[in-house]
Amino acid sequence: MRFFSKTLDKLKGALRKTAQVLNTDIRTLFVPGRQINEDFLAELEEKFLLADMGVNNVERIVDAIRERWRLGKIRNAPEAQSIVRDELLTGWPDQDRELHFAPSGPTVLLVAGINGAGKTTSIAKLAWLLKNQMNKKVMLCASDTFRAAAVDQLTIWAGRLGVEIIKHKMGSDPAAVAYDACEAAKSRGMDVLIVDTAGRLHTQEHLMRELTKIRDVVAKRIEGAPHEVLLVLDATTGQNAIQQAKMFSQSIGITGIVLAKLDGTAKGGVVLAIRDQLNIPVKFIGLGETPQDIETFDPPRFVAALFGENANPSPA
Ligand SMILES: Nc1nc2c(ncn2[C@@H]2O[C@H](COP(=O)(O)OP(=O)(O)OP(=O)(O)O)[C@@H](O)[C@H]2O)c(=O)[nH]1
Ligand SMILES: [Mg+2]
Repeated sequence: MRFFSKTLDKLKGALRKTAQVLNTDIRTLFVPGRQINEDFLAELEEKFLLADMGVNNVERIVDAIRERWRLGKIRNAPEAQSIVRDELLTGWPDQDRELHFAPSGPTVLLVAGINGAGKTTSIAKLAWLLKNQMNKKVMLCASDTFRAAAVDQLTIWAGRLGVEIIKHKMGSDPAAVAYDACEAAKSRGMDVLIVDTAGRLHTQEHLMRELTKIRDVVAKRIEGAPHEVLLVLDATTGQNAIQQAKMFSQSIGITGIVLAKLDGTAKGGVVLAIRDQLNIPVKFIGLGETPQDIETFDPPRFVAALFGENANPSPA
């Protein structure tokens, strides 16, 4: 699976893009010559909170800087920056951030998230990545049968990307679509089946029950499935995303997060809040609306991007 990250790192301009789009404003704090004082610490705290890094993270980092400043160990902003960098680079649990594939037969990726989070777009991105960068045979499953345009939207992506799609009529049973998709994926020798799901039903309980039903159906049809349950979170919702992750995690179990809409949000720090509050790896980040706007999540690269630096890909 190392191949996967390497391939991604080669994507032209992708790194530059992360650095450009992470619009956190944090970089403006650490100008050379600026002295550390209470004003600086207050501004640091405010900007980190605005970036949605999470209160605990922010307190820990600001306390660490204040402590060393009081002891006379550091004096200026760039020295504070290196403490921030160390804090941000450590503490990433040794979780597997790569996709898990079935040893044989189709790999099933079940994709969940609240309405509008970016599920269908993220599925298009994953399909692009798997097909074009990893040479996989990809099939999509339109298990969001609730919303009128959902099946159409996925069908359009399948057409553009040149991948297969299994769908039923709007309003039909999402688990039945998943059942058919599993059978089709097996008989047509697919490598990966990606299941799109609804983000909203009549009630939240209803949604969770339905997701559970889809999960159970694929588990019966394909060994080890779903191999990943990916939760798509909208980065612009900041701390709210954490609550969503807890809810989905309790109901259906989540193996990885796709953090969508990181482009143009000042809330990129939410990834740090996810690190501290959830035991779920962020596997991918979404940086735009086209299928190519996806990257694997790499902490050093991300931290460099937060500071607006020209990140070098970490060695694979
Ligand atoms: N800028 C930006 N927009 C995104 C990204 N991902 C998704 N979007 C946009 O967010 C909107 C919602 O995306 P969808 O993929 O339809 O979201 P969904 O979760 O499938 O929504 P429902 O099917 O209604 O539950 C669309 O306008 C997408 O183009 C991203 O990474 N960056
Ligand atoms: Mg959708």
